Amino acid sequence: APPQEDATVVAERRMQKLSPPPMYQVVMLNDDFTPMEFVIAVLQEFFGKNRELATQIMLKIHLDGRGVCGVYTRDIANTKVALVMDAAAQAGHPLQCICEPLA
Ligand code: NFA
Repeated sequence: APPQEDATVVAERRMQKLSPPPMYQVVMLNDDFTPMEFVIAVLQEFFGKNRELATQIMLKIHLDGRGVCGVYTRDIANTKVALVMDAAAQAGHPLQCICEPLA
């Protein structure tokens, strides 16, 4: 058994009833200028999608105006948004990515 795992520790863990953290979805918005291949690459690099799923999500965004790239805790979601916006700006593309509380 791990150290500290005595009856008190076990009881406290049972009593805590930790609620799961609030979740946030990272949403990507369509625009008329960002190349489809760039969006696919971003979805693979920053959101861990394979090429097939990345292509499906990109096309969904292209057709519907927006699409969910992933769902994360607040800090991770904000970091993903910053990384995507920075990569887009560096490449000279107007791609926009936002963070929204889930439900
Ligand atoms: N609409 C863009 C194009 O036709 C592609 C795109 C998809 C851009 C998803 C942003 C998000 N080149």
